[in-house]
Amino acid sequence: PQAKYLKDYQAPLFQITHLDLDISLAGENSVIQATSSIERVGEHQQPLKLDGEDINLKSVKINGVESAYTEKNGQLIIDTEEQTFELEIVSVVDPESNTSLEGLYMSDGAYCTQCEAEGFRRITYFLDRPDVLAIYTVRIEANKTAFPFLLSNGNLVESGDLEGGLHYVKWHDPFPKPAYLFALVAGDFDLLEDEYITRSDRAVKLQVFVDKGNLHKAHHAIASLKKSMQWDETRFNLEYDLDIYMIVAVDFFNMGAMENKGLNVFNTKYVLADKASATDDDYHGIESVVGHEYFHNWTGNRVTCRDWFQLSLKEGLTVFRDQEFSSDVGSRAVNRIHAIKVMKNQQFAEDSGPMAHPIRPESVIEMNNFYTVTVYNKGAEVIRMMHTLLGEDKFQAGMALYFNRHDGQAVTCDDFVAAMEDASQVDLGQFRLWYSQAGTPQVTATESYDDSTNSYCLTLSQETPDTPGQTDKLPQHIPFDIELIDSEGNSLVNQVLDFKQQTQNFVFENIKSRPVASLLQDFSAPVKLEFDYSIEQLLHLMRFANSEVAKWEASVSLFSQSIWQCVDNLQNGKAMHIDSRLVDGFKGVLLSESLNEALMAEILTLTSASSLIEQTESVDLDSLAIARQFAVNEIAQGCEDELLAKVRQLQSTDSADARALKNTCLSLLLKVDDSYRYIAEQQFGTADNMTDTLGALTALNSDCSSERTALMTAYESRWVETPLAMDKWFSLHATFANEGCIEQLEKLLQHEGFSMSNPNRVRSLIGVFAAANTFEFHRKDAKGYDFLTKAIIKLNKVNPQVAARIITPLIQFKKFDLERQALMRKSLESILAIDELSKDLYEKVTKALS
Ligand code: BAL
Ligand code: ZN
Repeated sequence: PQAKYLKDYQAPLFQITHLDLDISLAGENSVIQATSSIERVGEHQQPLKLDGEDINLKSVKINGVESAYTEKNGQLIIDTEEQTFELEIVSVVDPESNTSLEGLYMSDGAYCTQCEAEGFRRITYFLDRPDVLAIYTVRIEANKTAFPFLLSNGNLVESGDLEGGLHYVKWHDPFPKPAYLFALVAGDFDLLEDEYITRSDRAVKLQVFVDKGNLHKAHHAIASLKKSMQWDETRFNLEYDLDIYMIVAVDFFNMGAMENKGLNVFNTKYVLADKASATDDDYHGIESVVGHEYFHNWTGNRVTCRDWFQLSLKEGLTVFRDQEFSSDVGSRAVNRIHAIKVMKNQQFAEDSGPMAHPIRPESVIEMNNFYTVTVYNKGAEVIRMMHTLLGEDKFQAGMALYFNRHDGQAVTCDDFVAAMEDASQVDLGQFRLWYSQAGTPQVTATESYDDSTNSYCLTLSQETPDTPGQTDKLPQHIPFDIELIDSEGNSLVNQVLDFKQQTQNFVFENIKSRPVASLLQDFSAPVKLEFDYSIEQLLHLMRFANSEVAKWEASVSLFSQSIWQCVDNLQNGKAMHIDSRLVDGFKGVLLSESLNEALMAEILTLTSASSLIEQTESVDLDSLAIARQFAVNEIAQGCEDELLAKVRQLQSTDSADARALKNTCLSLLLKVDDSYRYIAEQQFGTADNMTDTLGALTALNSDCSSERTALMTAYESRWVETPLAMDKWFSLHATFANEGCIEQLEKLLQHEGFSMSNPNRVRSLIGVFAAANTFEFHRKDAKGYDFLTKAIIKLNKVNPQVAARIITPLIQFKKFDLERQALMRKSLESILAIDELSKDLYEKVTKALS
């Protein structure tokens, strides 16, 4: 497989201005007639080259006359001298056997599509690139009984019955769009309808289509949609533009959801919810993903990407927008903590591994491999930094200018930054390096205080490590947010420093006594910070920092420091020890009357193993496992009374925040003594919501007990017919960090509710195991690696995109000991050796092994 490079970008030689699709859905013989209005761009004699994959081509006509063509290497080449012409292509596709879930495929008996990034070429030959924008008219024909709903983008213009039990519907989308935003759905669904009146008083019809019997689970999604529409008007001055907005939930879906114009296709996970079967986190996830896809209507659809290297133009920006939405309608601090965790656990790992890439990648073999935490989440952090540097008003002026200049166009990340710069007059010259440099900058901070001059000096230095293909990085423009706090807890300084040089001093005068510094507050830049905090300083920050996120950060540092101290002790043959001040710090959190419950829950969710690993260059995993367990148990034991009191106090709470705290406390409490298991049993028995049901099971999931076995069986019987609820059960098995876990997972591959062709099931069972069950996955006997490897080899044929997604923990092996590295490499080599290895896996495996 060949890489494509950003530097080789060339504007299209032809434009397609209109596309009429006439689609006859008939199982394996579904016929696609595509009629394109094509214009040659500029003076040239090049042939027309269209993209296509797995298409059974029947005929090609130019201006109504059969045309010669060649099909070669996934391209249809047509030699024509016409300047402007109509091209008609008839082809046949087989959605029934399409398990890749790209292009046109079937999910539980319904036809649906996924075209981003390059799926449209599996439907018909086309200029399948985002800088070709056409106006689509789509006629769909199918059996009326089996497929009463026939949906596509835009507005419905015509429908009617046909002979032989068939019917048809015609849709017209007035907004020119790239092929990746095309969608089609045909099926029989339950439909929930509503209406939204925009601020300019236009009525928009809202429709959510779900599998039969699930109508009662669609209310939260439609409410979230209305909330999103309202928020985008208020905060971003953006209004919806069509008369109808449709969401269809399908269970077979590679991504979370897809922002196709006017017809979003969603993974059921981000639509279906009721109290009994969905957790508070699920509800939050639905609100945020519904928002995300809706916000794409402007950031992605009205203004789209010139080429796929610019993916972060729409994704980083839209993640930023959905994060702001969640923060405006919910807790800003908790949302920020969740975003920071994704960065520190996952993005830092990607940035230091073989797939490290800038948020605007420079070379790509398989585009599906670049829907990454770097492009999305680091991309959002880059937008957030611009927001910090410009402030809300100038940032919004930049957004307005961006839409003014580029509505209806396919543009680049540079175009976005230029709009921000021009509207604000803030120099973003050096800042642009965030788009081109991969790797996480390492910032080292040192401080000095001079009591004779009352001055405090903070020295910051930065270094961005080499990443594959990139060395000798330049210093970046880092907005560095700090607070200086005096010994009484008063805030002396609260500001964002412009840190632009390799090493820079920041001096603060008139500081009457040595302050405690809260550094990189709210994770104001996606960097790793090294600063030698004492326990007293961290406890001071936990008490007095202005920012709730800074309080949480301090607790993370406190816990992490003690873990690394324990690891050090173990390695040097000394006894492990947890400082009593640390236990008191956590006790203080539980007793606090000012902290909100969701924040308490975040602080008491002690840092995961994978996040701890990200703090180091190389890890002694066996010592880490022992040290982390020891530290968690010590904290739990030290806080036993307070934990028990919280669990009791919040037993029958109705608030999501309180439930989060209660369940976090319950998990810790069960580490203190087995005799507390009865509380989890009682909670499971009386729970009227999935958060508490799962909270009880999670608390019991840390070891093997008869209580756990009984409740897991009860859960299975109750939910066996509900796939999304079974996913939670699979994930509980996948995170069971004890002997026998893998043997159990092997058996579950045969479970009636499991299917290798359904991405949600695969992610719940196999993906979660590899990503979240750190110590079982990295077993020294290689059973964890073998389990994942076998699954990936099977998935290579079934669904390459999902296979390449769940391989991630296996390619990030550099931090582990040589023995484990060798085992992981061996697994990768066995994958590389298989026949017909997909491009997706080839790219990741070869990069890892190089
Ligand atoms: N565009 C792919 C799905 C999403 O990011 O919304
Ligand atoms: Zn998106």
